[in-house]
Amino acid sequence: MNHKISLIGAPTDIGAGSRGASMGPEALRVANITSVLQSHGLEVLDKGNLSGPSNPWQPPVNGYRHLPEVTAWNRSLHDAVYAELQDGRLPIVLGGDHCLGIGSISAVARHCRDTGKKLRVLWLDAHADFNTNTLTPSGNIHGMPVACLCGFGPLELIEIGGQVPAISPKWVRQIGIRSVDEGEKRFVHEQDLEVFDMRYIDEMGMRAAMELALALIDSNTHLHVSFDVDFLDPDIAPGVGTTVRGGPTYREAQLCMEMIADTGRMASLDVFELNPALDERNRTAEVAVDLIESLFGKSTLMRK
Ligand code: 6HN
Ligand code: MN
Ligand code: MN
Ligand code: MN
Repeated sequence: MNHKISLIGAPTDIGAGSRGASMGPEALRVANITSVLQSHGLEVLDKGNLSGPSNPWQPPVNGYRHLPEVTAWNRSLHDAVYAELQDGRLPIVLGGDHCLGIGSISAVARHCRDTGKKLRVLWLDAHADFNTNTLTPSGNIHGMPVACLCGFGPLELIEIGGQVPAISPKWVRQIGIRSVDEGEKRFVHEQDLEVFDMRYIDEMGMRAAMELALALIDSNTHLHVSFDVDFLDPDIAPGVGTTVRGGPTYREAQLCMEMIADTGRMASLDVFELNPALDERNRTAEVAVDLIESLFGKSTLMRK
């Protein structure tokens, strides 16, 4: 794995239904993300925070809330992530709400086109984030990034990475899903997304889910992890805007991260939806940093 890490803060809650994810980057820094990664021998460059429009807190227009502002943030994040990848570094985006997955992953997809890599996207989330402006119950664009990346969304969002669609649904594996809206459910089936939902994890276990989600990854694969902190059970991660009970336990989440680390192929990471305004003494940020540590190879014993 690449040992040169760049942290990119994207302090906005522009796509979310509650305020506060804009404080996520600082909370992760306060939870010592930099020194924890450095303790594993990684070179960490904190690029600071991007800036962008403030949250005007307006109702949806045409089924989209804050589309111009969401577009501005995602353009700027796309450029920042793409620059770090071109520089040979592994970007970690500190969000910010999950609408930012559009800018981040469209940059990763562009980098994969440049370098001839295959892209695999692991989407760790309670939600499928596969809504469109006609399917959405809320108009919140953080419920739409996977659809936008697959080419279903407004032109200004789907074209950010320079090619439409940015990715194919075939490249995505969703883990931990347990809240999908009615119309969204039909669309997930229609587009044939590969989903390891909580029912699957209950019946088969996290190990079987991850073995399948990581299958066929090879030395030419760029593995991108989009970690929505609401993936985790609210018992261990209360600091998110859209908690859904029945998520992975601490041990299940650790196993998930360790199995990703074992591939050695993770080349970019997003950490989204952490909401310090809803957290308890920063404990969700601390759990997130603990899990990120496992993504970079922390494990109990030496392994061969
Ligand atoms: N997230 N499906 C709901 C909606 O409003 O579209 C919730 C989306 C949550 C999005 O947590 O990233
Ligand atoms: Mn590269
Ligand atoms: Mn999400
Ligand atoms: Mn979510």
